[in-house]
Amino acid sequence: MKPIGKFITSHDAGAVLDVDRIKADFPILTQKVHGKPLIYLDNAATSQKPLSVIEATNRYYSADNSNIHRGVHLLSARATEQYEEAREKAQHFINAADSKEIIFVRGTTEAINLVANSYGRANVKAGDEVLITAMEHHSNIVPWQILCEEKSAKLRVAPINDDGELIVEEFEKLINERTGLVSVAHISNALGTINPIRRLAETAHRVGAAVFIDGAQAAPHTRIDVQTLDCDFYAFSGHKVYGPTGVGVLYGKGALLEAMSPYQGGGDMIASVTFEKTTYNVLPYKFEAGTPNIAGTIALGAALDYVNAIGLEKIAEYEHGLLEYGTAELLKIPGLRLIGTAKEKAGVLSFVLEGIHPHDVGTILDREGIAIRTGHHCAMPVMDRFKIPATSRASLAFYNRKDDIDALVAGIYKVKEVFAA
Ligand code: C6P
Repeated sequence: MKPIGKFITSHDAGAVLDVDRIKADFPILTQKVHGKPLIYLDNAATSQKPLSVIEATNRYYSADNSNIHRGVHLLSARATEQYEEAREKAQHFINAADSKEIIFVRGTTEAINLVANSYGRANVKAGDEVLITAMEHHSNIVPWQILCEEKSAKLRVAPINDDGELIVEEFEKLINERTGLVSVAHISNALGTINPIRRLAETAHRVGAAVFIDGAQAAPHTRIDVQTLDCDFYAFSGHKVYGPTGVGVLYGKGALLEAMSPYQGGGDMIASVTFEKTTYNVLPYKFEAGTPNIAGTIALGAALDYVNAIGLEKIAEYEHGLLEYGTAELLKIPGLRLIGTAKEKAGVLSFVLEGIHPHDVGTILDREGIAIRTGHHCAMPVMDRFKIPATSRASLAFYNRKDDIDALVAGIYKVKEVFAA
């Protein structure tokens, strides 16, 4: 365990991150809510945006707004250039081999639906199996359920243990010649569990199954290398990685994407159109029908620059220290049970308080200026697994500090006081 003082503030010699300076980049964090300083601990739902991201959006609309890939005029050329630069930034962010393997989508949800509809419909046949895990977000369940129903295929679910870890041996037993596709969260949003993606991908590839990784919760917190992970598809959302909402990334191996049919038809995804026949554009445009979220994509590029400037290794180390501190502090609270205690875990503190509904916890904490998420976190099967209706979830980012955890703990004591009365 790292010494706690190592990651507190910029004023500590040898601190992992200069959090005071970082925090100053996030204007939203300086406000008060209900008369109290905002303590934002709902980063798994969406993270806050640094000035550079806000300014990139502003700059685009103030100076460059134009449609891309269409106009010969200067504004269009500038917009196109910045949009394509963002693609290269995304490529490097996850170490994809080629920028044509980066498809801009609305977010992780759309990425999964794209692959289920295009790759899934063409490759999953009656009697095949799609394997997911018991810790998936609804976005990584429902599209596969729809596909399986349509194709008379079977959705299989690998179980998790009481710590919220995937039982890898059970996962491996479920892989067989009928497994057409495997889709797994890199990091669970409800539990924080980090899955051993490389090993899972290796097992799945032995039977020729394609591997989709839901990286929504991984991209902001850990270095991603899609070539080392050897996944076939990887997705993340811009808004969780300090970028805007309404934009995300789908990575796919070039050969697979080449072979796939378009997901949507429309402008920009075509090479030629007649009433008799349409031919499609090359990658990545084949999958980007219609005018995309241009400003959002450019601002996502700025967000990736911001994260890179801090460094994902530093972010992971800092957040790990904060998670350890938070875990130790929360466990001192009588009647509090952590849900999700995996050995390999990212900055999610999901908990239940004996006799108090999570919504009441969230409401009282809100009055204290503390923003957390309460509910099933779009992972109802996880709640079922732990036989609970909901949890309270505090989720961390690199701008959080030890004193945010202290405020959370004080807030929880306040909740307990209110309910003891
Ligand atoms: N989880 C949370 O509070 P979108 O909405 O498309 O950006 O991301 C969907 C999604 C997919 N997979 C995982 C693991 C996720 O955590 C999420 C989004 C948020 O946990 C909002 S429900």
